[in-house]
Amino acid sequence: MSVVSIEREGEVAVVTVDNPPVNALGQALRQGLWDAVATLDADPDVRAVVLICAGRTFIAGADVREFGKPPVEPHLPDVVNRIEGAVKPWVAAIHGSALGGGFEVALGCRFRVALDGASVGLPEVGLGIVPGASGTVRTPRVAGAAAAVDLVTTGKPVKAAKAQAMGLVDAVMTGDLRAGAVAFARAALGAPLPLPASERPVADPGADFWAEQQTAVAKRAKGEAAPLRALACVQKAVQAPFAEALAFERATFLDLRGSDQAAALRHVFFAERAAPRPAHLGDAKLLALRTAGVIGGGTMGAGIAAALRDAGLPVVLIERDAEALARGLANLQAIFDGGVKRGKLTPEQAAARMAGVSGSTDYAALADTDLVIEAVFEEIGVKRAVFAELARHCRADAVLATNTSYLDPRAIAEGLANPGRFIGLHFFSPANVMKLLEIVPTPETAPETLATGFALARALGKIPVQAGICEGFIGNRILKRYRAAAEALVRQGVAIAEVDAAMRGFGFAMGPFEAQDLGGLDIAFLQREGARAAGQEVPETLGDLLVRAGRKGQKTGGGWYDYAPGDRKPQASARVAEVLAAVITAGPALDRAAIAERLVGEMAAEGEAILAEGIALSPSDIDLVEIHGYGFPRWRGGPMHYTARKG
Ligand code: 3H9
Repeated sequence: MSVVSIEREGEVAVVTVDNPPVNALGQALRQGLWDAVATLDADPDVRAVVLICAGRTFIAGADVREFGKPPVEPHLPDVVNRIEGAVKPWVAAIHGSALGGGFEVALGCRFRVALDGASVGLPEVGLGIVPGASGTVRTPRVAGAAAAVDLVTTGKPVKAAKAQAMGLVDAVMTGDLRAGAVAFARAALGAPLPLPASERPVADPGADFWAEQQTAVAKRAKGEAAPLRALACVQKAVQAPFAEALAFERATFLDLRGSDQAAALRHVFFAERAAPRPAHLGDAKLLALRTAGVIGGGTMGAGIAAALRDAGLPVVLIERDAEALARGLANLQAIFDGGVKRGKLTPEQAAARMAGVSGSTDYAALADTDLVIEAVFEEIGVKRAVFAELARHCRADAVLATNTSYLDPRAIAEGLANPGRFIGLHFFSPANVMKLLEIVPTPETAPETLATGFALARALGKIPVQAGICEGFIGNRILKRYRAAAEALVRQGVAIAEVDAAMRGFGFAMGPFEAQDLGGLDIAFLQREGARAAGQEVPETLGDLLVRAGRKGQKTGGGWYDYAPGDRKPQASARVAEVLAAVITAGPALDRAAIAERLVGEMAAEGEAILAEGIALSPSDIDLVEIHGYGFPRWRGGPMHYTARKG
């Protein structure tokens, strides 16, 4: 079947694109559009053309899978020019998303109409590239320089109503888009046509504007190249003739397309889309997920409950006594209040979120829940006691999940009747914000329980990654190696601040020591102490020395650094130098790039071990864990991609 078909409604032709799943602009579609222009220009009965798409969305962009390969004709900029140059005016009828190349095709059309709820945008920077088919050149001519800068440097799409206010679309409609667009086309024929986008004048906002944008975009972009290159394209578009700007944009696009950053971001793009539905789940049956219970209303439990409420699931929150329950409900209320403060929720939405939570100190309230997530203290006895209660009160087919970060889920589930319904679900704090969900089946976990864990992740908008059982699963195990490697550098004389600066330079928001000061050094310390008490051989770390010296991080006024009261700025600490003096020896000097290479190399090496042991199923799963749970810079692709690409 052809990806482009043509029908006629009197004098208006309707060109329908049907290239599932998202009508991406692969070669066949570009050719189909190219040919459609010729066919319709040659048809004397046609006076206008509506371009519409089948399926869930308008054209969602270039086909990203083609990016690793040499470009094949017809090239998209030529297709867009050809549509704009058609003798008959084209009207793009947008539903779903018109993104990237899809929006560029729409910009080639003389008019754009959109269904209420549709969105348009130029998300290319998210793939490490700039628009490559006139997005940076036509957008300022349609909506002005400032709007174009915003669209192309942030990559954020805008909804139809806003797009109309910005001048990006001409009309917003509800109901039958095809009928509405055909009527719009007919009406448009009764008036003089507007200039094609390429011929419209555009005002230069002046040197100050460009200087300000340069500073603002550079600050946001951190190490990413594409946003600044996109800004340069818009500036060129505003200051140079159309053809010259188009050539500049195309050259920038082709240059970035082959870059390390673009390869990394493409890798993450596909990994993220593959993660929610891994092939090995097969067609395992999904269990119903209509209601949920959460045990424990601390930071983690409240965050999980908030995530469940955000996904629309009614939640029963269980705590051990009335006081703890009141605290748990207050934690949850504080999360929703925060949402209102940040403009993410209306006060009505926050109230509705809270109304869907019922608190209880009696496990009997869970009698009819489909899924219960335990998020109590990381202590095996406490957790086991919870599951004994759950076994007594929950339906035999309810999924029972533990949110443990370090404990062995098999030990938690020991003695549980019907262990097939048990699974580990490791959320990351704050659980209603962080995207990562490590899914940890035990050998007994039934396939439908595992599949339901992934279904839950999809419902919560999380990135699920399956992890096998070992200490720390994927993420915390790599974190441990990363921290140990960072400490090893300090032992050989590298300054603590240099290690942190190196990792920030690499693209992390924080270095390993700053991050520990923020989170508290005592958590990992207590865990090591627990292991030691249980008879395990755990070598003393530098972190142990600091905690023993009373330095647990920002909360005690100092950890790896000193902090002035009320100030979060890390200051080098004479006391730390004193505490660590005996274990530091002078080693070879390392520059920041070498420090980052060393530490990322250690992460990847641990990743290799994790793969070899079958703890992670693929390198890209490890990359997703690091990016979505531990702040690894997305544009570096994750430690496994980064290291593999470097060879
Ligand atoms: C560009 O356009 C460059 C131009 O300026 C210049 C060119 C010269 N290509 O996300 P979903 C697949 S750059 C190939 O789950 P949703 C995806 O892998 C592009 N495949 O759907 C998945 O496959 P599978 C700029 C793509 O409904 C399936 O479609 N455009 C592409 O949740 C469903 O995807 C973008 O960056 C693609 N472009 O969301 C838009 N897009 O089923 C990227 C998707 O095998 N796309 N796939 O796993 C999106 O943002 C979302 O897909 C969209 C739908 C919002 C459209």
